[in-house]
Amino acid sequence: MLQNRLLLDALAGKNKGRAPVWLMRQAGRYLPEFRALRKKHSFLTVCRTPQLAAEATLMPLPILGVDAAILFSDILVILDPLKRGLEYLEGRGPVFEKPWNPKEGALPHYCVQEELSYVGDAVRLLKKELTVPLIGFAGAPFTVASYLIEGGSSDSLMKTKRWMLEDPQGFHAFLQSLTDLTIDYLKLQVAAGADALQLFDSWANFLSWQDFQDFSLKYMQQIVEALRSTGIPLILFCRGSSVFVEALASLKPAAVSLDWNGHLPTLHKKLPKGVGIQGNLDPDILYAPKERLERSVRTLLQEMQGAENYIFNLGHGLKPDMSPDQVKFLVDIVKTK
Ligand code: 1CP
Repeated sequence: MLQNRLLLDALAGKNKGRAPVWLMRQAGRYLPEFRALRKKHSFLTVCRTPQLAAEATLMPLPILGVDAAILFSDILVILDPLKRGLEYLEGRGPVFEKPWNPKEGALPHYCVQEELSYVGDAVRLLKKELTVPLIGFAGAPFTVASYLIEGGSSDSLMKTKRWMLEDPQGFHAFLQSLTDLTIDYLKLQVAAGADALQLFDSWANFLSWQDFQDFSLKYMQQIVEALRSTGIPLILFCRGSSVFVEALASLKPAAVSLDWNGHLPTLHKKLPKGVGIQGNLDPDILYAPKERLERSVRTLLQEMQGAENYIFNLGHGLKPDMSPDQVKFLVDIVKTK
């Protein structure tokens, strides 16, 4: 049963209490408890086994005392049914043994409800236990596409951008097929009980202004529109969001989640009515001494004071070598302000 509604109130633009706080990658390798779980099971086994996914989702809650849970999974799990040899390698991250070749065209449509039923099962298990809202998520089509085309992480996105620029029509057809699957995937999470959703466009910062509109925003718009009738609030995150914030807000999501480059109060003023704001502390501040960390958190909270649609978060995810003690210290400051 939901007892803590701070996140949902902020997403509705009517939070009169303190700012809610949750952290991207709050369930993950910085926690010794998670590393112990991963010693016993591969990353994909945790994602594919509802009991284990639920365990990993719940793990940070008593440790940190955050105001929301985010489903333990990954943005690439949606591609698991394609059977392209997805693996998560120590030190390298996600890898596809058989990357997608532009000659293959669009993705085949598969029944997400059937193939990814384990994700719905994890959400249902979690909803029985949680007293804070559960955030479901997906990767935005451009970002997910880039991993499948590159075969993993890339520091240039060269294969993806070459396809986009050499054959825009073919790339559009591919993005459309991925968008259709993403809509089904988010609807599955909503049907299972997710209280809020976040869409991650982590590599949008590789796109020019115009290409962002054409190859990223256009598909995010379809997703926002398709989910609107569910009434479940959706948060849009991208890297490069300090530049793209107005474009993101024009889609009228429940909130935009901003990276750490921009001045949050200034960006807040640019948002249309009804669009909330999440962010945007530089995650690396967690490496600083406690005094500096505390000062940064307090400054941000002070600047955002009175904003009924503000959600405290980082500008990107926690890193594996960050100290759980520092992370807890950060959360405590937000909660006791
Ligand atoms: O608490 C949580 O956030 C856990 C759930 C979660 C989420 C929301 C994970 C677990 N991954 C994600 C999203 C995700 N995955 C994004 C979007 C957010 C972001 O930009 O960080 C991206 C880009 C990925 C891709 C991915 N998966 C990476 C990044 C690689 C790169 O290119 O920089 C990595 C390292 C993974 C693996 C992964 N996903 C999640 C965890 C805990 C891990 C580590 C795997 C392990 O345990 O070995």
